[in-house]
Amino acid sequence: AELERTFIAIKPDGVQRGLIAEIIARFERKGYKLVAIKLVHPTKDFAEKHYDDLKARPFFNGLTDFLSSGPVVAMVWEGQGVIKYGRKMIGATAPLASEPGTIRGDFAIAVGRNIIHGSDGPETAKDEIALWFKPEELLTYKKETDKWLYE
Ligand code: YYY
Ligand code: MG
Repeated sequence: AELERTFIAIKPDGVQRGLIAEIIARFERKGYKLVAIKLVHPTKDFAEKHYDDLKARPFFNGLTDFLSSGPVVAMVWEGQGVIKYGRKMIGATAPLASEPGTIRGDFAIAVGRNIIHGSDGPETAKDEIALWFKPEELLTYKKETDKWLYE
């Protein structure tokens, strides 16, 4: 199977709204493999590191206050095309612009309460995984279903 990996986080609103299982189920049923998971309450400083590329934007302070406002489910998912396709499953940044059937399209309304984060490319995936996880927290393992998912 392919080793491409992406960082996915269920933000504090997704956790509070009881959407953890729903979101994990979508990635799991697609065929992607969970290789790391933990519940973390990020500090403001950590949230600023995570969103470092957005520090000049007017919503940066509110965004990082929000990300650090409660527990977040931090995950790494693995599989062919998972970075780009994961973003497709998540939907557009503004939930009202997200297609129905996407996670944000189905479960969110406001851009600042869009319940989930996903890395936007191979470089950010690498950086975000390294920010949120120690190397030993990432597990490499085989699943019997791998041979039914990949040719
Ligand atoms: O990658 P994605 O989460 O879809 O959007 P980004 O442009 O990286 O912005 C990160 C985060 O910031 C977004 O999920 C919500 C928030 N945000 C906002 O509150 N207001 C905006 N106009 C744009 C983004
Ligand atoms: Mg982004």
